[in-house]
Amino acid sequence: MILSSFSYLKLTISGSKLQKEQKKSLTSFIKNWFMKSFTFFFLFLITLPILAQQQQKKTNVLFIIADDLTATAISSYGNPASQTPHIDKLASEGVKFTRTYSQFPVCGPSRASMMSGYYPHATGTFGYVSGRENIGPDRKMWPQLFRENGYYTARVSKIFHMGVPGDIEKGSNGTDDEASWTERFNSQGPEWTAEGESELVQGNPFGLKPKKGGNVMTIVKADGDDLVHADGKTAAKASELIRKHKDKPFFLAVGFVRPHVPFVAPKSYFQPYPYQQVVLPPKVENDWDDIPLQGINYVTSVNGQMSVEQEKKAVAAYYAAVSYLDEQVGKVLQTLEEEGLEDNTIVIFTSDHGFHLGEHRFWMKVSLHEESARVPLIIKVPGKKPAVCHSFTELIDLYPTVAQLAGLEVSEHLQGESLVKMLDNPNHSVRDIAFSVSVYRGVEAFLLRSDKWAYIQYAEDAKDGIELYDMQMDPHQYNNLADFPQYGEVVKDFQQKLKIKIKEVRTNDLGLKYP
Ligand SMILES: [Ca+2]
Repeated sequence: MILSSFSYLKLTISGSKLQKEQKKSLTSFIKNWFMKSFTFFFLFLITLPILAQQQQKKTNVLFIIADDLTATAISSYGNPASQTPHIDKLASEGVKFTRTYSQFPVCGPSRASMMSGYYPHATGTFGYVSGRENIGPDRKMWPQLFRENGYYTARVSKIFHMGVPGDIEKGSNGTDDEASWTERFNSQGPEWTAEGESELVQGNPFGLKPKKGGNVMTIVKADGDDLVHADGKTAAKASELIRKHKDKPFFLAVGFVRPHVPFVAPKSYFQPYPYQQVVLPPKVENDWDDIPLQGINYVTSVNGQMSVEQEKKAVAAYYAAVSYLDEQVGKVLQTLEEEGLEDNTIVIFTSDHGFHLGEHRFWMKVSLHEESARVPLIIKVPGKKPAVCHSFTELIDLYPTVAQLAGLEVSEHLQGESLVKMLDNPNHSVRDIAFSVSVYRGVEAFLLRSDKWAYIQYAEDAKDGIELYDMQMDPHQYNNLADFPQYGEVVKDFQQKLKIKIKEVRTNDLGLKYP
């Protein structure tokens, strides 16, 4: 019994010792576990925002494109008559490119080239199509690359070709590329049928004809507010999408249709531009005498039977349409700012091609002269300093540039050049010459634009004529030097350069037998 109690005691003693030791080891285990867990938890806590930030750091893309907007109608591009405060603000915050050229100064082929990354002569895309037909199902359009890399991609209104005003009146897709978009939205608008004070200033010599639709200069000083028209709706939808998708990476393409004809805007936008005060480009005597027939644009003051008053009204209405567009651009950029996305979003602003506003008595596009072929281009990248870049750039460069900025790999066959180095150093250059083409009355035209020269050739064998302008001495292109013997060598040199360029463009992975 004693023994047993001793034993019990001993057992108890040793049991308590054991318990103590167990307790000690348990305490140290808990301590250890707690310390480890705490360290882990602490590390987790401090890493969390970094991880979240990294997730969030995937850069968004806001691509804004106007339709038929010439650089000469933007205040910050040197036109004191026009009022474009929102585009000007963006230009002051980003890199403003002063010598960017459209690949084809007509909506359809310009956009097909820009979105696919191939020149028109590589794909044979010269019409009102998306360009998908000619690159096949396996090559990726610019937004499609982002879509396939985890981005939400959306189109609001006209990015690939849409007929203006036709497709806008109907609210239809135009010749879109469906594979590019997660979602797409059209902005229907009344266009030339909008209520208000209207006037047709082309093909209306006696002023007796009413307004009409189609590709003509109809002006409407419209009743109602911004939201009556397609571009107002586009800005509202774009703002809605920015708010809705701000937490995940997005590629938002916002396509405005002004200042494309018809020149329709709420009437308040016309107030700053009384047509009587418009100063038209000088009418130089015999201006057309040294321009080959192919170089006389398809719409002129002559075939449009436009009086000086109608010319002034057309310019004033174009500026009003530009100011309306500018206001809509401002709304989208303001949403980006309000949502705190400015530090995480690349913003691009451009146009598909330029527009003649009476220079040489030419109107509209197609022409390869400066006002029609050159476009505005602003690229604002978070963290990069504002700058002005005078190096030659082309719309085809946007695809590889923006993909590189977002860290996405592009096909080695893309024909544009990345402009990323220029965003850090505006003196950097990726090409000495910009290249653009056009087709009019079945004849192809080619532009080579160098620092000193603008060389325009009609037909691949030049049978329909050549224009050569000294852009330093004659920036408005009044004196065609091509036929002067002393410029024979310059012409010969450009002919050779053009041959090489066309061959280079046609040498690609598409396997097209063109022409
Ligand atoms: Ca256009």
